[in-house]
Amino acid sequence: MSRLVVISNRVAVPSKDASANQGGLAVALLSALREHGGLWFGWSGDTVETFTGDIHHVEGGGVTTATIDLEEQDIDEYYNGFANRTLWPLFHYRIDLTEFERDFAGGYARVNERFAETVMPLVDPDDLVWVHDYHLIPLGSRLRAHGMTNRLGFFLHTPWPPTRLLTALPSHRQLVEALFAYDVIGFHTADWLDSFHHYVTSQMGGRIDGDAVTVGDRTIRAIIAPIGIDTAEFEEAARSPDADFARERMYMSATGRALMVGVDRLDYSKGLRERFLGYDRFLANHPDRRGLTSFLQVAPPSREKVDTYQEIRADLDGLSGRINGEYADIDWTPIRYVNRGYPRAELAGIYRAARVGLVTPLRDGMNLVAKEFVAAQDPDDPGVLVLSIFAGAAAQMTEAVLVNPYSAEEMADAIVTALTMPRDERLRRWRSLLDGVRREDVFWWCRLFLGALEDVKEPATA
Ligand code: ADQ
Repeated sequence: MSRLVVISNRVAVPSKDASANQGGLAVALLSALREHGGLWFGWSGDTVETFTGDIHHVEGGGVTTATIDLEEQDIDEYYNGFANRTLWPLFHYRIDLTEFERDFAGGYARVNERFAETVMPLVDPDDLVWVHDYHLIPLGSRLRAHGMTNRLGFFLHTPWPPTRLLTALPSHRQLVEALFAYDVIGFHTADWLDSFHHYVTSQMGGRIDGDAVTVGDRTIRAIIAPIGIDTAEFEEAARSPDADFARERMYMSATGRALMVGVDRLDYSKGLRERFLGYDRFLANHPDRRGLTSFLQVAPPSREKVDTYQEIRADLDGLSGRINGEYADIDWTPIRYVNRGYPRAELAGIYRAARVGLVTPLRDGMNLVAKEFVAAQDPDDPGVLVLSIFAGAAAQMTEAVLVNPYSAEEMADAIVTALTMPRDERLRRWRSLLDGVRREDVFWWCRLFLGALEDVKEPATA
């Protein structure tokens, strides 16, 4: 089996008590690398005054990590700039929040080149090289420019935007052309792949033939590979003493009320404002149910250097305060809103205590919380997943209560449906969801993508 080299913006140094603020990508890749063995390369998260290219190696648990420090300006222009102020909002259909600055594009190109130069000597000729996410789209073409002839894959964890949105990006053509340096590229869902196909055919004169996408004389494979979680590990975490303890704390604090939970990075794509407004509508429309439910929203802050993220935090502070002010009673707080992360076992206990899981992003590549919620449920008395139709996960998880998060009325109705669902129906839906989450877990995802990459006969050259 070829060794695997994973390259992504950030690297999670493996540790036993993984997780407080670990994002979905980190959680999934560590599981995958443990199975395969190999090297994970990326930015350390630290800064230096002048870029040196020095590599920090750490070994542990079958995974070697290699990281580099970047300059302050790199982080401003590449990470906080092009990645998180330009591509992230644009890829989540938020052109209103997208900032177009040439300095950002310059920093993005510079850091991708720095990654390419530094990782080249660490890669052996037979290694499979797997690049992740929107931070590193041009990395493949930089690696080819340095002479890399390995099989080279790219996976996009976010949605791929519709052509009409993408063409608002001044360098859109260059960005997409860079993808043709890879041999295999992967998306979570058919929707994202369709949008990619549309761009290639309408803007580049490309041709689609099954998985094959051809532009000029270059053909790559573009596949659907929906990411999963380490389901067995998560099911076990949900039965651990730490999970039991968290669950008890939840029950005690709820004093017999039905619990609803949401767990998300604090990000506008997660639809937190709309979720709060949906809950607000539910309370307004159902006075008889006030005081009988308790909603816990856990949302650790992320990307705090980007203004939009400070604004959304202030907005949600105000909105939760307003809803609590309007409906709270001496013995009841309608929304508990907590800005911190929890270890995975505690998180599993929180999910397990909930009668309803609210996973209602406005746009999400996949959404792993939906899968974790299902894996954590009590087999005798499972909770109900309310899932946005705009999460990639909705393509697989059709037995959830599917909802349009933009409609406060639909959200309020979905909450009632979930809260009043009879046990038989809860069991039936949950079993079917769990089957899928077990079958298509993170190892399945990894095999699917790496299988396609291993099948490549003739990797691209320059
Ligand atoms: P994210 O946008 O980070 O990932 P998601 O898939 O939901 O979104 O993963 C979040 C992860 O963070 C989950 O594993 C969750 O448990 C964890 N987490 C969230 N809040 C937490 C808290 N308070 N404490 C501890 N852990 C917490 C990106 C894309 C997604 C895609 C993933 C993987 O945006 O669409 O599903 O990558 O491809």
